[in-house]
Amino acid sequence: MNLNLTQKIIKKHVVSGEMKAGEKVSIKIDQTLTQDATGTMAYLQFEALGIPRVKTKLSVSYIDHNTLQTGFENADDHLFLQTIAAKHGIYFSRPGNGICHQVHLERFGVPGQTLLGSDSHTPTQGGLGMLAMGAGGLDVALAMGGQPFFLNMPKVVLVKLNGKLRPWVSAKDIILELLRRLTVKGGVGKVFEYGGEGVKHLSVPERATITNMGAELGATTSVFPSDKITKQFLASEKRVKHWAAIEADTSAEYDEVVEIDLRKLEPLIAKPHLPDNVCKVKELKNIKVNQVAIGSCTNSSYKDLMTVAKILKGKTVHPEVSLVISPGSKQVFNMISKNGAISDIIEAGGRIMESTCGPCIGMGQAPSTNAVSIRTFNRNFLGRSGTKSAQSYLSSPEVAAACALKGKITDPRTLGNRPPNIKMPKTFDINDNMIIPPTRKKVEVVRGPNIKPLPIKDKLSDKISGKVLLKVEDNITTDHIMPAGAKILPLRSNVPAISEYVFSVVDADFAMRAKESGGGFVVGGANYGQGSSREHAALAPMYLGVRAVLTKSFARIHLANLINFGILPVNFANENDYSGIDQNDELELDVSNLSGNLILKNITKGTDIPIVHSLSSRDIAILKAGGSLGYAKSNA
Ligand code: MIC
Ligand code: SF4
Repeated sequence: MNLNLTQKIIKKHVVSGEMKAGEKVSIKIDQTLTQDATGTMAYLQFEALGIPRVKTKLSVSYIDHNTLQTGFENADDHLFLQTIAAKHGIYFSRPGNGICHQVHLERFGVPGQTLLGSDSHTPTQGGLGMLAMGAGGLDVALAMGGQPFFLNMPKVVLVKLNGKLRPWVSAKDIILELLRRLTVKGGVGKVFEYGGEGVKHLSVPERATITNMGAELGATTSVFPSDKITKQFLASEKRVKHWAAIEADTSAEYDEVVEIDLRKLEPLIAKPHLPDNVCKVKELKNIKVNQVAIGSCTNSSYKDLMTVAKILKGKTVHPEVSLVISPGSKQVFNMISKNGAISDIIEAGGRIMESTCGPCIGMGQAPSTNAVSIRTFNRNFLGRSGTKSAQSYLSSPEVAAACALKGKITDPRTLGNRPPNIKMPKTFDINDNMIIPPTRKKVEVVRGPNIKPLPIKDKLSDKISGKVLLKVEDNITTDHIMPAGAKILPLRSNVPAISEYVFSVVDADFAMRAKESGGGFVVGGANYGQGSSREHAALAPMYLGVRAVLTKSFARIHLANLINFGILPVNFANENDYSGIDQNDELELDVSNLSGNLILKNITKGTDIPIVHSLSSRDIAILKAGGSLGYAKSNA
């Protein structure tokens, strides 16, 4: 049989189910990763499973999101994570070592293996030929406990890259072009597999920029073949022993094919407030820029920052622009420090931050009121920067550097004919002294007052009733449901406290109303819950008493998180019925037989609304048990 790359990796890992698009399959997970903002919950859940040591080939816990430490909370969480990692056989990447996805690419990713991460940009490792997926913390905890990961067998899309990028056009423009064509919903239920001769011109970190932002398409994941370039990258990380060639069979079949002629691409930019709102940079004339932020797991590799340093060298950042740079990892930071590039950036007026997510998740460097912020990041959702009135754009490092110098949105091709030519070092600077391996010694787990116990949900009753607490539109992100930023992120291990902020960017009174009404329903449009994997977007509404979410459709990770925390996710059988429900309507739903026909009663309007769902019998059993933890424990 001729298999594509995705099918090959899944076939090697499949535990149950048939490899037919749309069917439930479960696969064995080789590696897991967590980051601190989702990790505290993931490890509390792992602990609750009562398994002494992880059963994966490798599990890594990173600290990269919450590092501002404006109070004791972040530091408490770090200590908890460090000690619990040591106790259960998990590698611990200390704060300062870098962003999980960049460090994992450098030090841990293995072509052909599977990776499950409690972060939606886990597919970054697809740049190395891994099948890497984002999930909620609970699914990652279960994978650490040796349980398979359940997913709908995705459709596989071949993205055929033809030709070679022209000067000043970069990998970021390839993924922005896909977002322009396919939108933030275009990848739901699909894996994007890259092929064609264009692949040969892209280094592993460039491939990783593309697979990273495949998350914005809503894709299950994205993957590149593991070839000579992959081998060379692993060799430069002194990890060539982990290399294996993996590619699709020559006559492999695909569900869809998309072709991109790289020679025709131009510098692109995503306008506020969605990553698919893409146009050519040259179309935006005379837009004044106030902030430029370079970094994040999308664009903070050695090549990215060297490119920026070369563009800035000997020049000065525009007097009205604040330029902030966060290198992706200690390795990158160290190398650009030693070769003087960091000094070129500082001399030009750049503000250097530590190797973390930083401004990407609103941890500091919030832009000024109404500011235009150009970011090399992957998400420009409303309010995510920390300033609700700010206008965030997403671009390549080349475009961002040009904007920083000119003070307005600038096509980098206007900087001259010759883009910086970056020579890649034969070997990277390797020093893993900020990665602490697990120990066999006895470890006491440290729990500061910020670590609150896990809230537990009751079993699903036969009838769900209550008010519509909120009605929202299409493409609601988990940043809308459970915002992040410097004020809220430190509360990730304290569910009662963080719950006060549920939907706060949309409706400041939501939490209060939910509590006063004793819980109820949320009604949404299409692609509800896209974006971040944060399970707090299910866990905190569950804590507030949300019992069911009724939408036109869900994004993959959020749907799984709702099931994991015992919130019933259902859809309108007819999308037109969306307009027949309003906030405050009283609803009632008999769920005693979830496998039968479901009719939602709108008591206020006196109407009956047919309801459907995509729940498997296992999902139904999980919901009945009040969520995955209860289900896993009762099955253990
Ligand atoms: C994000 O980019 O939104 C985050 C912060 O990395 C999230 C995880 C989180 O909310 O902790 C993600 O992408 O999953
Ligand atoms: Fe961190 Fe931003 Fe990447 Fe999320 S998208 S992991 S916040 S750098």
